[in-house]
Amino acid sequence: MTTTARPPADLGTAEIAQKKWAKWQLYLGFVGFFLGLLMGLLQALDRMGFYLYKEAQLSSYYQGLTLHGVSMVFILTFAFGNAFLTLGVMRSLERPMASTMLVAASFWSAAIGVALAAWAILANQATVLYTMYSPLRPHVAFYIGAVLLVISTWIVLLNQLLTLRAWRKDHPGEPIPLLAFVSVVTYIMWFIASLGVAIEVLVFLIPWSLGLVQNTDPLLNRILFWFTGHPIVYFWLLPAYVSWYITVPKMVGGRLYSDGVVKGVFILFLLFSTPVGLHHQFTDPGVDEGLKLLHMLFTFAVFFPSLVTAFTLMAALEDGAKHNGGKGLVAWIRQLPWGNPSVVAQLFAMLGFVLGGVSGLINASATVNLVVHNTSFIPGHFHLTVGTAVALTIMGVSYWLVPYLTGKKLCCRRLAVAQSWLWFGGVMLFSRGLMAAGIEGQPRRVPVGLMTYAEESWKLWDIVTGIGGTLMVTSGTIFFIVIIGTLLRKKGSAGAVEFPIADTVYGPEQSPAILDRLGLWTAVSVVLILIAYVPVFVSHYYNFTSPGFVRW
Ligand code: HAS
Repeated sequence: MTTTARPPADLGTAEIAQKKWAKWQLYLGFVGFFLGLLMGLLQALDRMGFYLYKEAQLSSYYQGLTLHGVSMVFILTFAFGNAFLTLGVMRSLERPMASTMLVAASFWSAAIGVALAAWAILANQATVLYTMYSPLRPHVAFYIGAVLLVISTWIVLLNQLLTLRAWRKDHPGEPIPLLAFVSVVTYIMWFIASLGVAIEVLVFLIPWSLGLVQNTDPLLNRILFWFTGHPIVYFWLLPAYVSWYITVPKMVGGRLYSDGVVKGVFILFLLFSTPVGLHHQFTDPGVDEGLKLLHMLFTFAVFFPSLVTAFTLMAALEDGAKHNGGKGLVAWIRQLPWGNPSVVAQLFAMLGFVLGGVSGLINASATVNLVVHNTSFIPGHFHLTVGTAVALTIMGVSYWLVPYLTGKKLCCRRLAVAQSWLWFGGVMLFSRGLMAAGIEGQPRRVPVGLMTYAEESWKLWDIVTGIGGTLMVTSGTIFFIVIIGTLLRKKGSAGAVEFPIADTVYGPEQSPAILDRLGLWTAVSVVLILIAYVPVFVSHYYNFTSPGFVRW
């Protein structure tokens, strides 16, 4: 492994090998997406009264839901982030990653992790949902799989930092290029955030699952899970933000307003993503109420960088549309490239996220949360965020990334455009149904088809949800048709596809140098986490008395 700058002659070979591993990481994400879609179909059908889990050779709705959640939010998102933000650093710093071995190791760690977790779930040894709450006790392979997936992301960060260090040696005093900056900050944020679940799994759950210790403390495990469990949503989101900020303005012919503002936004995510976990535990007894309110305040702080993002992106889109002849206060929107599948997917991802973000504000308000917590309102919220803002962006990025990595021209562009409309229409129905039923008290995580206590008023919303979900699965299937159609094309048919990078109106030279002090921001982030969490762990009543249960 070398950390010094490679001579330009060597750049080609290393880059080719690294792109190959990044491509396989991306495909691994697609495997997760495919499994998640299959399970999504069963869930949508269940809403419409068809409970088909037995026919699908699954033991229960919960086995399917575990596979759905793990596939979508761990496999698809992690693998995509690993691939996209490795390539982003390479492109931005105009050099290969410091170590090809680490790029390959990240892929293998993720792939073995996925294989272990998938085996445990499919063998019905780990029906614990993606939150893996104890005292449900899965097979240890599930935990080891999760650990390996997380390690794959740590390897990416290590490689990013080595590459950045080598670049800084060659470019003393220069500001960090924006794409590299946002890619690295995303992974630093995630590394800090992932320590909670790492301690939970390595220190408490694996020994317990192996029978080395008999009992565990479920509340402590929940606190550690949500230490990671909220910032994880930003680990899913930030690669999408990277694309929205850096590539979309270029694709619509516009410019990004300011390098410094974007760096500031990502620093705010580094600072405020983690000290908020208790907003998932507003209703948990045994956690101090005052600390819950502190976490609520931090949650409103982490809302802010997304608001800045909304305004900045709108400005970049308007700039592009007006460059292309768009006019008026809103009529310029028509001038955006609505025929470009990658752009359309990401515009719909942004639109979905407006509603997803607003519903996040509802969840975050401690008192209003009492109305929606543990109801189907919550999956309504997260299918607009991770299920649309993130998933649709991944599909949109794939529409240029697969040609970029394979040299094959995207197939069936019009079908790809239609796919995004279908997903957006589907999720509008799907989330509307879930949210409306949730407000009327429908619990989340229950097989509607088997419910014996369904309210009359939920029935219409279940049908709406079921139709919306079916449209989303249809759209996902079209995505695979487009990607497979592309892969079947002749190599070289794409010509030279570039990794798009937008120009900025106010460039890096106008950004305050302090923004690039990654060590400083990491330290501030740690301080905020200590303020938010030390009192939680000090005041916790440690209670290692629960044995494990296997209820499936
Ligand atoms: Fe959340 C629960 C609060 C964002 C995912 N969230 C969840 C769960 C998931 C999830 C999976 O406070 C369930 C976990 C479980 O299983 O129990 N969430 C928030 C808040 C935000 C937020 C305040 N969530 C996300 C994101 C997610 C995600 C992002 C995934 C990627 N969430 C909560 C809370 C709970 C919760 C509580 C616990 C609920 C409970 O009781 O269990 C904020 O970060 C949201 C900020 C977003 C915005 C929107 C900005 C809009 C933008 C788009 C611009 C649009 C343009 C339009 C330019 C302020 C950036 C252009 C288009 C044209 C066509 C012109």
